[in-house]
Amino acid sequence: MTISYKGNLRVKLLSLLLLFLGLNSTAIAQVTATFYCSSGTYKTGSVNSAGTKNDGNMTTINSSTNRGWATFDLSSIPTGSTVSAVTLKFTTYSTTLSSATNNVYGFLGDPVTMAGASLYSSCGSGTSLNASSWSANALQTKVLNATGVAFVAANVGGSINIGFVRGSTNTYNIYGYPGAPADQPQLVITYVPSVACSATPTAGTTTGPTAAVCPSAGFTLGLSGATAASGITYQWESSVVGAGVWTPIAGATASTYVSSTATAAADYHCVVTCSNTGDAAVSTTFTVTINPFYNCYCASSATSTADEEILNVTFGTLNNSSVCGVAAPGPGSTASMYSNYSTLTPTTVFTGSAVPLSVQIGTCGGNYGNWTKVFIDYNQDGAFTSAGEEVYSSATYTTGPHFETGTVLIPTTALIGVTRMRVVNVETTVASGVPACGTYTWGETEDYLFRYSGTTNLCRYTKCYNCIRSCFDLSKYKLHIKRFRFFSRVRNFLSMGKT
Ligand SMILES: [Ca+2]
Ligand SMILES: [Ca+2]
Repeated sequence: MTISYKGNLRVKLLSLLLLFLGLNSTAIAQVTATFYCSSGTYKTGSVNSAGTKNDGNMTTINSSTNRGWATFDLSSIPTGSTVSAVTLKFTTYSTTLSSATNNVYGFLGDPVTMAGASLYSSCGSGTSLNASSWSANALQTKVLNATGVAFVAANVGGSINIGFVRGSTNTYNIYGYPGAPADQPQLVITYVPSVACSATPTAGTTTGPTAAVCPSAGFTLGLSGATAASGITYQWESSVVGAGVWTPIAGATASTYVSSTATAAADYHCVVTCSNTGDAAVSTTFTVTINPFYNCYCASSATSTADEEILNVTFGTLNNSSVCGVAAPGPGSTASMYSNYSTLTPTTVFTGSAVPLSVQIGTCGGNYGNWTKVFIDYNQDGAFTSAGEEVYSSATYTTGPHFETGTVLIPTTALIGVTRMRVVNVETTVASGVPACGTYTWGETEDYLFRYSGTTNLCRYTKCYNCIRSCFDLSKYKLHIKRFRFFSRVRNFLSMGKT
């Protein structure tokens, strides 16, 4: 019985294995991999027309007589692999806008040993891979043309250089090594390897976002150092953080995994299988962490440091003053344009309470008509767009420094917990000129966090009977019960009086 059972089990397992191999033998073995400009002596840099090389420094591509380069090691791609697409990514730095057409070129050789004059020439000749304008202070994603794809395909298994050449009227600089990895030039190459796998593959290291991901934003996971060969299949899996209980992600069978949302922190890895042998390996575990919604709001900022400035915001126990030209402590702050005070300890505000509001408007320049609005994300959906979330708006515009004052009634439906308040003052004479998101020319945006508490202090007041359930906290139990009884008697007395 036992032997027979084992025999049947073997047959079943073999059938399953054959089914598994059969299904996966038709899977696409296409690989998408990111190649970073390798660090090291003269792997990236700039060179001027006189032939002077700047090792590792691409930020000096600031004139028409400077060109940059980045070297990419493509030795991990088997020679003869079919390359279908290549995208070049790099980051620019500039304070000057320009619509000039810039160019990237492909060339071979070792910049370490190339003479400066030859390197300068090569950066701007060779094979043109992409000609386009570049945005200021942004990640550039440039798809290589067919000639560029062919250039990369012809040189996989080796090393290539990309030359960066600015347009004639352009003043862009380009960040390269030794900047952060995100700023380093990158080549994203999609290809089908030419060599068939024949043994247990290397799954490699899982790569992903280096910072916490906002819930509405997506993220991409990839593999670094994984075996590149035909016959390789991929299955991404996820687990509750630290649990080690893995579940395959439906449809996640490419070498990269792209998720359009990020609702909860999770662990991820990829099962890499050589379908020719059935051997599999698992990549390292990568944990994707989630940025709380209250750190993920739309941007709001002035584009000029001049004129209107929010000098003080007083709201409940919050009393925060600021001055012209000094940046707030929170991420993204720019002096006199956007001030992020979300790093301050959130002030507690009670639902159902009426909170006095005061906003002091000053100026860092001239005096013009301006308008103030305050927004609070009551329903904690990471936006200020829901009904009632514009909690204050000026009655009309005011010219020059003044105080805006009012009272904000926190709805009892406001969700308990931390959420964001945004104060926006804009040089405008109309209410519609003060948006919760986006840029405007003069004025300032200030952001704060608040903690909405349901264990309300309304018990101090006559509405205690509405919140008696939340008043049953051990330390205040007796006091609240006495108050409840008192107000109940008053209410009963009034009710009796009416009958
Ligand atoms: Ca301010
Ligand atoms: Ca909202």
